[in-house]
Amino acid sequence: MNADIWKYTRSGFDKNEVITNGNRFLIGNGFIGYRGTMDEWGKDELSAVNLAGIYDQNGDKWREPVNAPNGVFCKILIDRIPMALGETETKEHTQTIDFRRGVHERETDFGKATLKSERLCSMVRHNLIASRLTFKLCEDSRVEIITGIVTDIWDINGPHLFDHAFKTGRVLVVSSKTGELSFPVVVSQAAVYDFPADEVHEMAKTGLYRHISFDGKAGQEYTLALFCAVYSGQKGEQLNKSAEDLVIEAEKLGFCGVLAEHEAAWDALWQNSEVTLEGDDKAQRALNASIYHLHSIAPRHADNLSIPARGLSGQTYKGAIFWDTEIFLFPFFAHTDPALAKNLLRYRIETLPGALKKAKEYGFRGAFYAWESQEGGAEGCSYFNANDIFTRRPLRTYFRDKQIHVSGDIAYAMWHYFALSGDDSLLREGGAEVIFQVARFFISRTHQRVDNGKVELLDVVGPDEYHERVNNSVFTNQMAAFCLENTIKTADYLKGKYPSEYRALMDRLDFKEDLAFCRELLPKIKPQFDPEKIIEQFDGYFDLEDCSLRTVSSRILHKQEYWGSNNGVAAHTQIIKQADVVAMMALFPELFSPEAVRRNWEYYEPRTEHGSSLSACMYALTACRFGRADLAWDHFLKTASIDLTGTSKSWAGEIYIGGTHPAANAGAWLIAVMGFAGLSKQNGRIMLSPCLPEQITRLSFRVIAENGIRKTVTVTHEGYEIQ
Ligand code: IFM
Repeated sequence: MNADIWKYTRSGFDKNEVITNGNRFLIGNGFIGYRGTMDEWGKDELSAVNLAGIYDQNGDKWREPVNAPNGVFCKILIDRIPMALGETETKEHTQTIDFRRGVHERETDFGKATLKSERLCSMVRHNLIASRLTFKLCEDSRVEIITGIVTDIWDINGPHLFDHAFKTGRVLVVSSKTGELSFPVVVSQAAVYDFPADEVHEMAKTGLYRHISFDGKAGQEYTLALFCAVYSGQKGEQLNKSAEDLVIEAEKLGFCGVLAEHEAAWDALWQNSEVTLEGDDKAQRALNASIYHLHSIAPRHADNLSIPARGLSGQTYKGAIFWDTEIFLFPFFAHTDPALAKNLLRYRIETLPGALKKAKEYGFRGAFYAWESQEGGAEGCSYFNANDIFTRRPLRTYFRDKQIHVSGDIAYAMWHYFALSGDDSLLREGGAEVIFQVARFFISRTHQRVDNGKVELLDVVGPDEYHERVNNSVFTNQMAAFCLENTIKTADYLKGKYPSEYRALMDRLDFKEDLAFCRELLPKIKPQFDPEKIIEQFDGYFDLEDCSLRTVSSRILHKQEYWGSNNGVAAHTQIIKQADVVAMMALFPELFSPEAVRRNWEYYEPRTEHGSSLSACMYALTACRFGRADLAWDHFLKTASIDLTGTSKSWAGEIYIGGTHPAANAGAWLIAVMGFAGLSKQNGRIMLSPCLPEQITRLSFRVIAENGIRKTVTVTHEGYEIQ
């Protein structure tokens, strides 16, 4: 195979691919995500400038992140004929994403003219999008370029921006306000070209435009650079500069200057995070694509933001933060960029008030984190998350109310940050408080049986969302037990090392009695695993109809039908949506022998629909634990290429759930590093237990080892090296 491992290209135009290409070819820098759409496209093609950390609710529609006006829109007309893909006939067309440099490229031959554009969201200036368009005419023609800031944009539950104020001049500026809380969103645009032309400005209903026109010559190449700054007044943005200053600064650097510093920043990211898979170029490219997407959405500009479940690819899932971040994404950042991993967890510290409030609303104590967390930890998850495709009535789902494992997942990551890095600053800066409040929540959420004294968690939803309101989900109970245990460990650690800080925290939280509860409940709630038996996912799971995935699929009446909720086709069978018991085994490897993992894997895998992009990676990871790289391989390819193939589920009932898949992107890294290489850390030391697929001859990557030093790990079929 000789696929270019750093680039992905698609040729030709297929209108059915417009939405998935928007995801495939996404560029971003953690603050801005720009969908992979053409320069001349608009809201009908889902062009969008997705912003991190700013949300708005329009009426009683779902609250979602705000898309900014598009300041790199550009349409070229040659003798009044628009050079527009999908509208004008084309001879040739390619769209490319360059993973190494974070650059989107398109080349289109419209017959009358060829057009090339390069676009980037600067990895150095997080408010900046830059694009360069180069076009060549076939014959002398009148050229008109329409560019500017488009305010008529794609929203799922919008509109969100109002009161647009336009300012013309060398730099165009559109200042808007969000509807609910009047947050400012300011977009500016500078256009640089070195050919003589007339330029007039137009304030229209759909935005603020420049019309640049001139008589073009055949064979001559013309270049136009656009610089667009998006400013939303959030912490971490370049607050001392206006959107206008930002583009003027970029203009001075020129496109080449902006590109050069952007490439250098990307290069530095790859230095620490590249994973080399020799032997299969397509697999290598898919892994590069996965890591690329992680970097594109990592909020490096702020220390209090996290990563939404669909990254910055749109408003899907309300731009909310799920358990995906702590369980799937966190290990990648913890091993390659601990400062960023710490920031992601800081988001949970900052949003603790939201979690305390939610627990109270449900009649519990402590921290019940939002299933879909938005700013301030507000719960974005509605009571109805899917539609009955037949009656069109909303279906009541219980993710928001019952998926309590999310609190445990957060405390799990908080503890692991400390365990992996030895850095206790996060614990001291609020992490310990999160761990304590999560323990307090679980304490208040348990019931104790009168007859046998067993402590139970009733009426919950585990990772497998097709079975709602179950009792004693083994994943949830194990996560709760782990939290109680780590509350005790955290308390002991702080008490030993920082006694006065510890006392102050205990007093402030009035936590003494709860700590005693942790000790008392722990042995009673901790699931007991019989290594000879298959673990039952929840009480009564084995009594459900045990039929095949094929049987359940054959009962489907409509391809958009939702399988879960009260009466979905999977709800009363043993068919599960995603890894659940197996996910627990992946997260608590020390509790299970390879043989126990194999036994459970073989039981649950055929019963798993893999209806969530979070599923396959857990199966791949655990297959490596019992030495079956061959079983892991297909799940790896599926996970790593999820956003390249674009074939994953895009609908839950009638609700659009498409976009990029950060958890799977990180899952690909998890499989390669923690599965194929078998990386773990014991007392800060790197340990390896490789299980290399036959397709791979050499695997190599860098991770943080003892004392924060980066080491290079190389694994071959002959052995491994850590240098
Ligand atoms: O968090 C996941 C969940 O486990 C399955 N549905 C999609 C969510 C967001 O990725």
